[in-house]
Amino acid sequence: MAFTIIMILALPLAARSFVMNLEPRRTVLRVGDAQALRCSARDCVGSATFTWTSLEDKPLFARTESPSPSVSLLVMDPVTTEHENVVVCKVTCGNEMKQMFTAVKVYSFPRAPVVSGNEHMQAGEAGALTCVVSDVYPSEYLEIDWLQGETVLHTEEGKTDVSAVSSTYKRTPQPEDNGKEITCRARHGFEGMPEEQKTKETTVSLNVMYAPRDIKISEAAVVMMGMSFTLMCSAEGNPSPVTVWRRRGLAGRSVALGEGETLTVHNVTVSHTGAYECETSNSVGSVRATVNISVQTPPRNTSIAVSPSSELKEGDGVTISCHTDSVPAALLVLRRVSEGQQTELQSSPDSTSSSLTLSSVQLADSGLYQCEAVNQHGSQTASVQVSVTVYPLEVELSPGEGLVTVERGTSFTLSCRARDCPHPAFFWKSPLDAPVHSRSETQGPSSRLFLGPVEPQDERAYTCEVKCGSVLKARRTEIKVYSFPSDPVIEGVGAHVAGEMSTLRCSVRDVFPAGRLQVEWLDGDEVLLSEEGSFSSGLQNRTSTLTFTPGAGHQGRRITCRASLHMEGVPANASVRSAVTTVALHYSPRNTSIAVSPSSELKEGDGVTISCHTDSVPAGLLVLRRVSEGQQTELQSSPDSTSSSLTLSSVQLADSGLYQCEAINQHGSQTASVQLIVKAPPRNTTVQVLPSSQVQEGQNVTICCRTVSFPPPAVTLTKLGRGVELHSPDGTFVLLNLTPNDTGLYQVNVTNDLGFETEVFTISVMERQSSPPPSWNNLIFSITGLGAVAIMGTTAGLVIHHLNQARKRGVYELAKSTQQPI
Ligand SMILES: *[C@@H]1O[C@H](CO)[C@@H](O)[C@H](O)[C@H]1NC(C)=O
Ligand SMILES: *[C@@H]1O[C@H](CO)[C@@H](O)[C@H](O)[C@H]1NC(C)=O
Ligand SMILES: *[C@@H]1O[C@H](CO)[C@@H](O)[C@H](O)[C@H]1NC(C)=O
Ligand SMILES: *[C@@H]1O[C@H](CO)[C@@H](O)[C@H](O)[C@H]1NC(C)=O
Ligand SMILES: *[C@@H]1O[C@H](CO)[C@@H](O)[C@H](O)[C@H]1NC(C)=O
Ligand SMILES: *[C@@H]1O[C@H](CO)[C@@H](O)[C@H](O)[C@H]1NC(C)=O
Ligand SMILES: *[C@@H]1O[C@H](CO)[C@@H](O)[C@H](O)[C@H]1NC(C)=O
Ligand SMILES: *[C@@H]1O[C@H](CO)[C@@H](O)[C@H](O)[C@H]1NC(C)=O
Ligand SMILES: CC(=O)N[C@H]1CO[C@H](CO)[C@@H](O)[C@@H]1O
Ligand SMILES: CC(=O)N[C@H]1CO[C@H](CO)[C@@H](O)[C@@H]1O
Repeated sequence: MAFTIIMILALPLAARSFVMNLEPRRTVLRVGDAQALRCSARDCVGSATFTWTSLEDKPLFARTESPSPSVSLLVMDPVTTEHENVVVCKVTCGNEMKQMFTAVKVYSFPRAPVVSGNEHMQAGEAGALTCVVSDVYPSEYLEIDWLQGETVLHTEEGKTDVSAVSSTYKRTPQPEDNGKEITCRARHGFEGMPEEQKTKETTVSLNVMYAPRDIKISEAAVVMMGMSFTLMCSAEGNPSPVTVWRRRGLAGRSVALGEGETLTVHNVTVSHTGAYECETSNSVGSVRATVNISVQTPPRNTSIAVSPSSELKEGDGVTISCHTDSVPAALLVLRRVSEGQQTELQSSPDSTSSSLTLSSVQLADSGLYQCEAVNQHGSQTASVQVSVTVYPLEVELSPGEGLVTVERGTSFTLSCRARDCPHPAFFWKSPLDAPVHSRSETQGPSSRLFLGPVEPQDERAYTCEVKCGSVLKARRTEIKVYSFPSDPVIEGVGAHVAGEMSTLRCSVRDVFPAGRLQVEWLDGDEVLLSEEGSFSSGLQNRTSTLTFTPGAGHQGRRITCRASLHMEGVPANASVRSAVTTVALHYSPRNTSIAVSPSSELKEGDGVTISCHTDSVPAGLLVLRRVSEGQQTELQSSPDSTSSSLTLSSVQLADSGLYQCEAINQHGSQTASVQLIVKAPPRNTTVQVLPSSQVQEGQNVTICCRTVSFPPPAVTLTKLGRGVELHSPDGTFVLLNLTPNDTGLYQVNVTNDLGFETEVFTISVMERQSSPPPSWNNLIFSITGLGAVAIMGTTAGLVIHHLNQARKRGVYELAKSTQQPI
């Protein structure tokens, strides 16, 4: 702001005039002070009148005082900024008026700056420091500087028309800034102010808050048990941090231990080993540190234990355990002291426990067992007495000691049993180092040796040896093997023929021991032959031969072969076996017979059985055949037989004939025979009239009848209505010189024992004619031929043979001419 000087010139007055004065002519006043302007009139005749006005159009905010008639004071008490004005003092003296001006300037700068924002700064966070200068006038002259030492950090000028000038200085403090001083200096640059009033300043120190840092904790330590230790922990921070101690336990849990920078633990135990954590914290934050404390101790509570018991029997299992409490872990040495000798058994470095298991203790394991625990702080020893005693082993072998006889091929088991020994060890042995090739099976206190199937080479002594700790006992059994599995077998050599030398052979299979076998031949009670065996190392097939000449009296004799095994232990029913053979002398077939059942005379359709029997040694071939009309037909052939039979379920006429049974063996043959007759009533009767049934008067006719029948039939011819019967033995009738009176019905009656059959036919005779008739003889011959053909037709194509058979079957060809008058 420009300092304005208002100059008003006083006009010179013509008349003698008074002198006026206004003091001070220019003035700079401080707000709050009491000040006065002095206006005076000198040389005024009469009384002077003073008038105070302002040039500016505003009140003067002052009172006047008049200490003398020629003086007027304008009192400003106290001075305020309202008093800034151009004050006019008018003096009237008589008619004369004079006036003078004075410019009043006002300033205010009463107080030092007030700084705030320094108390609660946060390290690292932007903070604002504020400096306020109040009641400043005129404010635009005020300049604020922020200083650190003499370094100007920030400057700010005041604004117009404010009563309080403030400046904000922004700063992000660091922990190091804590406690540093900072100054706010205000300078009023108003002209006319006394120099000493122009500057005022305030210095404050920064209070920067920050989390604890630079934490320091005691070093890790090893402490002996029973001692004490002290831990220190400190950190720097604003506000001053508080320290808390914790023990970090397992699983992340922690136990509060107390507050304060030091932590002291007395009478430490192993359980005090661990990580100790201190946490220092203030309102801004916290920081932690950890230190490990290890409590160490020499070996203590060292113990040695024997499980299950320290009183042991040989072969028992035992576990010897060693334990100690030691930090750091110790070297655990387990040793046995026996008869002044120390034997180290186990050495376990870095251990607090160790164990040694003896699966099967021996006598020599008895003694004092010591467990010594050693670490760098000391050592400790524990000991226990272990005593081992033996078991009173008893061994039993079954079958018992001595000889045992076993049949070859059977299975055999030797059982060995140990008593009073919990864990016996079994060993099966046999002499000559022969391997015990059989299986053995051990279960708990017994062991079994399986022999089987037993062979002669298994014959030897077997020893069961049992070891129970240091005790060894054995039992022995000797095995004898026998083999006599089957009865003897007798075979004949060649045929026994009376008077000729015969041989019998008796075989005994697979015998052992062969030297003990006796073979005897007996005829009833008479011993014919006795043979002893000879030694053989294995199974043997024995054969004994008996030679003799049978007489006729030997037929049917029973010869016995008896084999006896003379050996102890073989069951009585298995030691003697025998076979019997009956002497059978050979001869040719005799008493050969053939029989027909039920009868040898049969009706067609009956059933019949033809049986053949012979007596022959040896049995031979039986042949059954039929002989008919000189022809032989073989019906059956049965080799190696003494009887045979043939059954015909339904006999036919053709089955008639002579039946022969021939028996044949190497010594000869014999034949028997029987006649079989089959009967049938007449049937299939046919009648033929030749040359024709229609003839001329004077001609002859031949009537031929054919029939099937046995026995042969009687045939009669009758002219029906006339009653005359003609008989023919062969079924042929010749009617001579016929007349028309012969015309009519004729009947043929064919009859045998079993029945009859009739045929009726017609003959018609015509009156004579002139032409001569054909020759009758010629006609008969041709008719005979025709008849034969007809018979062949009925026997279904079996030509000559059947012609021969035809008669036998009773087919009668009634074709022979027999002239007989009717
Ligand atoms: C440490 O143990 C001893 C003996 O047991 C005892 O007298 C002493 O008071 C204990 N000290 C503290 C601090 O517990
Ligand atoms: C303290 O002990 C713990 C566990 O035994 C280990 O992990 C940690 O590193 C140790 N601390 C120090 C500082 O040795
Ligand atoms: C270990 O020995 C101490 C005395 O030395 C005893 O108090 C504590 O019971 C013992 N601990 C065991 C497990 O034997
Ligand atoms: C004895 O004879 C039988 C039958 O001929 C035969 O299988 C067997 O092997 C024979 N045994 C000996 C020991 O020769
Ligand atoms: C001997 O007799 C016993 C019993 O009496 C029987 O089991 C066995 O089969 C007999 N042996 C012979 C070879 O007959
Ligand atoms: C036929 O056998 C009988 C008894 O069976 C006998 O008496 C007769 O002598 C035997 N005939 C012949 C030839 O052997
Ligand atoms: C007899 O006649 C019947 C039919 O009537 C026939 O089946 C049979 O073969 C004849 N028998 C003979 C021996 O001619
Ligand atoms: C056939 O002859 C027999 C015996 O002479 C007789 O019994 C029978 O009655 C005769 N048949 C006829 C039909 O004449
Ligand atoms: C016609 C004819 O041949 N008649 C004869 C019948 O049989 C007698 C006796 O054999 C003869 O004498 C006839 O001549
Ligand atoms: C030729 C002949 O004998 N004729 C006789 C036929 O029968 C009658 C009656 O019986 C006779 O009278 C004929 O003489």
